[in-house]
Amino acid sequence: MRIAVLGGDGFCGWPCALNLSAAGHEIVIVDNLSRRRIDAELGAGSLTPIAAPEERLAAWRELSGREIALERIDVAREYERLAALLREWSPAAIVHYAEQRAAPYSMKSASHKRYTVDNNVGATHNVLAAMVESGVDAHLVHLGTMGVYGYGAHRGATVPEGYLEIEVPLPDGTRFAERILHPSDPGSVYHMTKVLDQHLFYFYCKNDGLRVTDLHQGVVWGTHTEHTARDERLVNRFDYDGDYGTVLNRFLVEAAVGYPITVHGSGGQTRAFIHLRDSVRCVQLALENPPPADGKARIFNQMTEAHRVRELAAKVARLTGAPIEHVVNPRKEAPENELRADHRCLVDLGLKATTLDDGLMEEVVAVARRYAHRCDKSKIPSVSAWTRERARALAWRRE
Ligand code: NAD
Ligand code: USQ
Repeated sequence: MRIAVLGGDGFCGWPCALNLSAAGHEIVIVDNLSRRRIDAELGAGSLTPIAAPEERLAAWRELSGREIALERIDVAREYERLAALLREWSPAAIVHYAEQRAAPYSMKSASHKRYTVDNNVGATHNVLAAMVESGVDAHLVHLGTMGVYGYGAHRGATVPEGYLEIEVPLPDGTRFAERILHPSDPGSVYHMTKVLDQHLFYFYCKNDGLRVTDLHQGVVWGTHTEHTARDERLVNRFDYDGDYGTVLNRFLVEAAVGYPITVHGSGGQTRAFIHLRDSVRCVQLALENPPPADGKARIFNQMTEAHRVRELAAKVARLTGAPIEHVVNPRKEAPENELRADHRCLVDLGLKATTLDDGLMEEVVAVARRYAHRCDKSKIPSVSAWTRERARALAWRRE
């Protein structure tokens, strides 16, 4: 089928585009390369040397015999170009990764907050409006986040896949059953944009009968998939800096380059995780099993396991011998939380989970060691503070 992969130059989007192309689908990547520009803004970069988009695509053509097209469109700001692409190319599905995805980046300053909201909400709304205006009957698969549910307020309850069954009391004392979007509790401006996205999907499914799957994804770890590992020119990006590096990948890089493992605060934070290979597979499963146009967005929790940060640190330390350092947490977040979440839907569709114990942490450490000479250790500390009080605590610690 014809699939547009919005944000297909990024960490999740690139391996997804390759996977779908290898599976025989016709792919166009739509990306404004903003992530590569943010690397320049931050003076940081991928640990792995990522090739220019055209070089990546030429390498894929040479190795697979398959063509992937590239359209440089800003999905948030170039509505007419996006709508024209949908009209002319008429995709059967759209995978939407095209958002600013780092919570620390979204909290750096007022301008980073405004950019993240304008970019993410603008992009999602433009896609939905363009689908309606062009009349294209595409299934939209969006990458959301487990963070929409928040962390710490569930009191041991199992987080359902998107919707909560509730009973609403009526004045006469009777009750009616209702299925509502699970209450949201975002922990950063970035996570808040994913909450706003959810409401855009809610409205457009109800009003226009669009078919949307919103994948509430946990923290993605790993770097290679079978396709990105085929050739140096296909290598995937690997973020480790204090803004874009995510926790487990950071710990593995830190251990590989001889930097203490940076646990924020007590490390009692529990988060959901998924390996990149499973992430790519989940998107394929969602695409191959589209939902009916029943007026509601379909929501899956895209995760395979939950772990506490300090336990991850201990696991990496055991594997590598690296020391652990508890640093001031720049974020405002619950210092300890439990997380139990239902994630059966994708398993029922055929997902076979890859877990931390499957030996893949060693693979990531090996990749990190191979490119350790590219690591700029001055970019490792996470210095984006959520509040003035957190900023003062960080400054005090540095003095
Ligand atoms: P990424 O930053 O590596 O990739 C995002 C891509 O989208 C980049 O190539 C960027 O240039 C592009 N983009 C951003 N704004 C755009 C715009 N306005 N127009 C066109 N292109 C635009 O991020 P990622 O890690 O690949 O994440 C992809 C998606 O998955 C994000 O929406 C993110 O919220 C979600 N997600 C990621 C993780 C994770 O751990 N990486 C976990 C859960 C959810
Ligand atoms: N943390 C550390 N040490 C570090 C980095 C992070 O202890 O060096 C802690 C953080 O304080 C936090 C947890 O690890 O408690 C997770 O942080 P993270 O940066 O790995 O993940 P997060 O900011 O939540 O964002 C990432 C992706 C985002 C995605 C989200 C999924 O960048 O796109 O939406 O994971 S989720 O966490 O489920 O919301």
